[in-house]
Amino acid sequence: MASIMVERSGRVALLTLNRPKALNALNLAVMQETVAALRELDRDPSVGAIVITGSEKAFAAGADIKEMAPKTFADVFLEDWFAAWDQLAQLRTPTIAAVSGYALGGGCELAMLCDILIASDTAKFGQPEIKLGVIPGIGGSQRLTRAVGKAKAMDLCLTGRFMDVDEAERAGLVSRVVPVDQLRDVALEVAKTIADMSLPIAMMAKEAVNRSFETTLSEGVRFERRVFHSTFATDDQKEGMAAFIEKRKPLFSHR
Ligand code: CO8
Repeated sequence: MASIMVERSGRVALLTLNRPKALNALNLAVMQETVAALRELDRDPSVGAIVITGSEKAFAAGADIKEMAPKTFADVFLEDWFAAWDQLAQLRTPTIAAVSGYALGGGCELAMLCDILIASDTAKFGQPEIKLGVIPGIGGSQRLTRAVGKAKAMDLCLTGRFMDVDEAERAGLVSRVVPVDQLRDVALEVAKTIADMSLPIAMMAKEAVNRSFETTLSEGVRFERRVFHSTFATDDQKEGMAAFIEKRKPLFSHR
């Protein structure tokens, strides 16, 4: 059985982690299949947004502990364990994590690698690696801290406790909270809204927001202004503004 499933609906792609019995624990097969599938979708201009989801009980309960347990330092160092997940930070197509149930360890980190995090009212987030004698290894100590600040990031990483969805939303980790039975539909609807925008402009907006995590305010604002100027080189800027003036819906050509 494949570890993931990929479905398409118009310009939206849906990737579902598919190891429900192991609570979608992220083993090497899941990593390789997920990264390969996302890179392929990212190269396809007919895909305007990608939703990543799991099962109702678990988005993903972390890296696969049974696979990791026997590894030595030399194994994980030489194989540069989990470095491949970093490729998701390079995706240009907007991504949405639709999280229900457990998003722990690598699962929380995978959700945080996405641009938008939509959670069901049953979602639980945590970086419980410390309870296993390790620390986050797919960016959790960095992205969680940027998302929710030092106070909660330290609390979660040092105690291993889980954060429920209300706390996660208050802390700024989660974009929207929806009833669990509506999660998939809402995530796909948000994805469709984004996919109907101009793809190059959506990519520019994503790049500009992400730049804020990598640079100073004045450099970031300068970068944004230059990218803003370049939007005027696209057909979609002409179409978007013409449609507003003509009081009709824009039809973007993604050029
Ligand atoms: N890895 C492997 N198997 C898992 C994992 C996991 N992370 N999580 C759950 N499973 C398996 C269980 O072993 C169990 O399998 P089986 O039926 O064969 O016994 C099955 O999924 C169902 O799990 P439970 O019976 O435990 O379900 P519960 O509802 O009782 O509990 C929990 C759910 C609370 C989510 C519990 O399963 C749990 O605590 N899971 C582990 C969570 C965790 O610690 N995650 C962090 C993992 S480490 C990580 O992600 C990053 C490591 C970075 C290291 C860097 C190294 C380079």
